[in-house]
Amino acid sequence: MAANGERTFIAIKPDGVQRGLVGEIIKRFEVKGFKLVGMRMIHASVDHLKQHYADLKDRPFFADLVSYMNSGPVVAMVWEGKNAVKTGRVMLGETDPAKSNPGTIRGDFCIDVGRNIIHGSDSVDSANQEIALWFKPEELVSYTSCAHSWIY
Ligand code: D4T
Repeated sequence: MAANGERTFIAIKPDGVQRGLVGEIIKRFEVKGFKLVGMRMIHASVDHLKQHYADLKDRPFFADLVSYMNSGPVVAMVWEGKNAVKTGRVMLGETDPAKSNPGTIRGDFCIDVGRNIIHGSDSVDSANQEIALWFKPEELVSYTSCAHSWIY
């Protein structure tokens, strides 16, 4: 895949949806120059969320995390572009909003680590796994953005 074609999985968590932050978060990725190639709103099942957070199954906050993520719909998205995974994490801020700089999504819009409004893949490998968990291949689109040559 071309360098500009790196993909990351971003999910607006139930608190982000309930607090009316969907448009604001999408806007940040759009204005940055990333390309939206997949999006769906889903009230994810407990099983699905346990799979998504399988790496954290032994952590003390795991049950609360799954229950919070299952408390309402999430907006699951795939964004594409050069360094989308790493840059996406920079745009999100730290896991703990208290440690997130102003200007990041978590730094600007939330307070508590257990209500940190957004998820972003932390490596290209996990991005690929998460995209496969949340999307069927035919739900992702390939197209050329008319802005491409103005961004790269
Ligand atoms: P996600 O996966 O939601 O993007 O978060 P991070 O990648 O930034 O951080 P993580 O996987 O370590 O944590 C997943 C999720 O668990 C919540 N959490 C985390 C929590 O409730 N208490 C904690 O002590 C930690 C470390 C927040 C994010």
